[in-house]
Amino acid sequence: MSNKFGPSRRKFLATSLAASVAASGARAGASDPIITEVQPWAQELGKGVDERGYGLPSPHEAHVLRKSVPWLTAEDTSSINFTPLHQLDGIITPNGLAFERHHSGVAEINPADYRLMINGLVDQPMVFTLQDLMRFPRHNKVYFLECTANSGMEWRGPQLNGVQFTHGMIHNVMYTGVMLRDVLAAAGVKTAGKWVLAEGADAAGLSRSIPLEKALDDCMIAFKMNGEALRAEQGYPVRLVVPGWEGNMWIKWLRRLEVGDQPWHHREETARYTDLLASGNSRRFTWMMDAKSVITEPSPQAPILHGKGPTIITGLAWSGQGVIPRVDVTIDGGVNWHAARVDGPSLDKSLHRFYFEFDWDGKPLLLQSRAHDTTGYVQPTKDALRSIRGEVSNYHNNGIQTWSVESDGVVENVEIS
Ligand SMILES: Nc1nc2c(c(=O)[nH]1)N[C@H]1C(S)=C(S)[C@@H](COP(=O)(O)O)O[C@H]1N2
Ligand SMILES: [Mo]
Repeated sequence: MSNKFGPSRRKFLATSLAASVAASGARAGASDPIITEVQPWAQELGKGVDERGYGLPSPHEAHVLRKSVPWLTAEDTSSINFTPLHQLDGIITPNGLAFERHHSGVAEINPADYRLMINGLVDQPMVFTLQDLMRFPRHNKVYFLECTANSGMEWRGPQLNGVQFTHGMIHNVMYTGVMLRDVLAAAGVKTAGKWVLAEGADAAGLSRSIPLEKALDDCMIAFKMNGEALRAEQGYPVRLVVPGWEGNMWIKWLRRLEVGDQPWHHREETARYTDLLASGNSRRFTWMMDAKSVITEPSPQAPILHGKGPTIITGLAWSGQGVIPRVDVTIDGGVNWHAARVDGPSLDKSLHRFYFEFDWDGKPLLLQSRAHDTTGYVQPTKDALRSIRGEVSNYHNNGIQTWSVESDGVVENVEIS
């Protein structure tokens, strides 16, 4: 498992690829009406600054949408849609494209009616308005949120033909909020306090038990995402941020925090978010999201349209344990692994963007990526996961994803062993 290409070899490749990419453009002077004729958009004045008080994407991007898989759930109020990972780049998920998961639909809350109560093992039970919360010192952090069920359908084998559906239960935004520890300190946690119950104000009243240690470490009470107010779908006006841990703990429309001396037992925790093991026992508290990566392009929804020659592979890698120091990519199903180029910010518990540029000879490919995290943990194969957790599971599938590429550039979701 070595890097076939050392730094100098990689530098050479990058230079020669840049040259061939330049050569792939058309030669100037060819008669192209888009160059030689005045185009419609240059023939008259465009819209003025008062046309769009809130900007929207170009109409040419109207196909870039969150999508659901209707047969996955019985109701669309207790359901999920998926981030279109194959159409995004960089590490930030635009607010309108961040996947949604809710158990009883979206609660629409007037911020004037927002309250957060803190009770239980505290010196002084408290109630905060949104204005009260915003008077605590603010912090800004970029974190990924991944639903525990992300890639769950793929456990048994390739199911869904698109990275949006296999891996799109994830988003990565910059949160502005206050530290949960500062807000808890205002109520004064009693020494017997060991757990915090976080409860949502939606019809599901979704609640989760969080160990006090985590609550006092890096959890945030957030009211902004990517600089603007949270979207209603993401918990407006306030959600809990539980960095690196499974998405179901990130309570939206947060209305109550109760400090207790033991975890609460809830249907969702005990029935839905446990992982069955091969032995028949189940893993109960599996909060951490382990290192994972996926190639977002090429992928089934983003085939290679340009034929052979200079080709860009790109994808995402992340870990609940810290940053991603290294991502490997293979184009031949794991015979040779190459070090991918991680580009852009490398932030704690955030998505990382990687690229691998190569010259495609037009022959079929088997693409995979493999993330390493700061603990030395390496993303496992799906078979390695199955050997520990059995053939049937719905949660915590962080196994290596394979895409096959045919000579015509069509990409399929496959599995190789
Ligand atoms: N109040 C409330 N919080 C909730 C949920 C919910 O249904 N109600 N769903 C949870 C689950 S299972 C996930 S994966 C995340 C999804 O967050 P998102 O909708 O911003 O993607 O929110 C969590 N917080
Ligand atoms: Mo979830």
